[in-house]
Amino acid sequence: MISPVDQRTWLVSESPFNPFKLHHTETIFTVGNGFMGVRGTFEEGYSGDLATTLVHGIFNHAEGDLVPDIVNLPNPLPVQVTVDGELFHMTAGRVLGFRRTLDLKRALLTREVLWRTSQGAIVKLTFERFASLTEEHLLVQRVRVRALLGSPQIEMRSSVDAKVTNLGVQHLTDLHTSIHDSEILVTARTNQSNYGIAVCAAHDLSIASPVQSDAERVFYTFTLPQENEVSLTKISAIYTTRQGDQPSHMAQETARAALKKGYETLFAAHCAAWEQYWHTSDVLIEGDELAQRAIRFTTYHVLIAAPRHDERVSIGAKTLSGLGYKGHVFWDTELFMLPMLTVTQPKLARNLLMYRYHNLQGARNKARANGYEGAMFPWESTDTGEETTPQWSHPQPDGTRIRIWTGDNEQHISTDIAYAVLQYWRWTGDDEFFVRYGAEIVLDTAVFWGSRAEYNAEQDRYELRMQIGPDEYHENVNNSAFTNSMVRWHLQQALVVRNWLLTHHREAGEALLTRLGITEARCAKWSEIAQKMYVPRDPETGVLEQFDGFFNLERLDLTHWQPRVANMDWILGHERTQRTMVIKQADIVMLMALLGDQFGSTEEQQANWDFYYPLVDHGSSLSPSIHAWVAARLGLLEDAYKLFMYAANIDLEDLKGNVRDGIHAAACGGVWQAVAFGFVGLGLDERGELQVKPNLPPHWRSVTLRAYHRGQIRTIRLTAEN
Ligand code: IFM
Repeated sequence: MISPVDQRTWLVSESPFNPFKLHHTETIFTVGNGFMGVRGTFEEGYSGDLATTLVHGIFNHAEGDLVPDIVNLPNPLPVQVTVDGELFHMTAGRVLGFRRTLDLKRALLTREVLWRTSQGAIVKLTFERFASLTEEHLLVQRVRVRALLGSPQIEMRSSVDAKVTNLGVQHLTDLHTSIHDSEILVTARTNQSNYGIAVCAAHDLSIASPVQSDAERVFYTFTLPQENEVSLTKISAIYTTRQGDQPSHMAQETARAALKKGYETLFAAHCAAWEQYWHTSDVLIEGDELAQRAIRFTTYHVLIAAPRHDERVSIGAKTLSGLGYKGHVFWDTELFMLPMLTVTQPKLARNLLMYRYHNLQGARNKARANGYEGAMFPWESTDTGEETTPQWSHPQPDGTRIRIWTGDNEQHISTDIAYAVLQYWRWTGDDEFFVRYGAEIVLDTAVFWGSRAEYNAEQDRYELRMQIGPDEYHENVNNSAFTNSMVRWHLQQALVVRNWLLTHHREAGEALLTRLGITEARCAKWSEIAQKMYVPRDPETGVLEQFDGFFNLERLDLTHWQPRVANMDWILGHERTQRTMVIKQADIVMLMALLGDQFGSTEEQQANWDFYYPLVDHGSSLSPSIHAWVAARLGLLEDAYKLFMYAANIDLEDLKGNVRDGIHAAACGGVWQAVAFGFVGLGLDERGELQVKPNLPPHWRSVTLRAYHRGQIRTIRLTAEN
């Protein structure tokens, strides 16, 4: 028996239907399984809806567009129901009741509608869908119609909509629809990258009624006696040439086999797989239903986006839930989403790190193109591993375009990836991964920094000029304290890794060091750079200067700029913002989060928090969760809780007004970190042993979470008394 609290905290519901939130709810009700993501668009279709079906790794660079886009695939959802000749639509007839529910535990989206036709018949329609976690090519739908009043004539039509674009940009060509009995097959090709795509939808109606079809649809027509229910199962299989040469064949075979198994069997297997996910990834919070539901929601969205069986793809900043950032992969994956997976689903974390390993060539190409050595990872990347950050913005209202510098100068991503590799290795003890793949990432990015650091002979120190730290409001700055500190840390770690390899895996280690050109001389240089790396800092207070000259910028009192939703750079303008101390997101605070006590003494941490916290705009959704984590560690529980709840509700409540573009995946991963690393204080000590330093919000009765540590699953349960 499920308790009411349990019920509520596993369910995200919408009731009544709100047409003005169509795009927001499409995003939050996305279903997925690590292969595909399908937005919560309604089966019958609405004007202006953003039906989007995405799979990892299918990108295309359309003519005239600046950079490649993740491709919106043919939409498998459409099912239209006609009752006594009247097409079911929530803007026609009369909606007597509506409830849409995402069941997070079972990853099932259900919509129930009581609908009266203009002629007076009343039916109950139930729409269910899930992206199978056990058979990742399958989207499974069921549409049930029950006659409540009258015995209407029903028609159920189903199609796969091939006329899809990415907000008007056409990526597909050679579109072809064919129908055999109750099976619809749509095939297409991306017009530049030449990926083949196939979607095959197979159908089964619960009553004996002959299937009919036209060029694009299959349909069933029958009379439904009062109090009777009919159910149409639609199973769509999606394949691309990333899986094999014959996607049509694979899609047909898979859809047919699945139809034979039937909805209930597929659903039971799907639920069992989700139970395993939740067994390790669920965080149980007693005493705070809102927080409990929110963290399940954010965890769900990271889990549905994480590739299970493919190590050549990664998660974009908006997951597979929307077209924002064109599906591109940023540091969001390694520093925000990945830690939760490293600790609770290490196999998924490994897949994501392997994406970076397989794309080392792209990073090496970028380093060479910029005159450096080693591997310099792209700020934004797609299927090829090449840099895909656009250089210019879309035209502003006045027609001008803004130069985007992140692809050139937001170089800290190379260190962020190395950090994630080392974190994975420390938590898992996966030496096999590290020796074969991880070490190469850490070392070749260190080679890059060794060639990138600039020696200032006058000051006898190393510097990094023209950087963008996490705070993107200030571009092309010199000596970003975040970047310089992380590079220093990275080079120190690289030296440790080299020694570890030579001690524990001499043969493989020597081969790798030779291949990467890591000589004694290079190591001596790394050591010198690490020692002499300049990090701007006020010696009296211990406060780091975010970059050279930051302390001289204009200080605005952001408390006067409330209530406000718009970002400060939008209000002040790009140029003006750069002249102020207003910062977009956690920057020095991000450094505090990543380095923990290595950042400095408790007094220094507090001084840095006191200085930077009032300056942050949270203009990026990446910011609040990191602040929550650090605030919790510093024992600032009121701020920590406020920031945590803000991060946890960014998508559920559309707090930034842009959820239509997709889930803020980094915020989702950050929420887990705020709880695990912040409130629970979970971490590893110097010897790599688990440690817990709790700082729970006072009203939380308990928190329970699970963590894999060196292959063993551990349960951490804290109660208010701890
Ligand atoms: O990676 C982030 C960046 O830190 C802030 N702007 C948005 C990017 C994608 O989420």
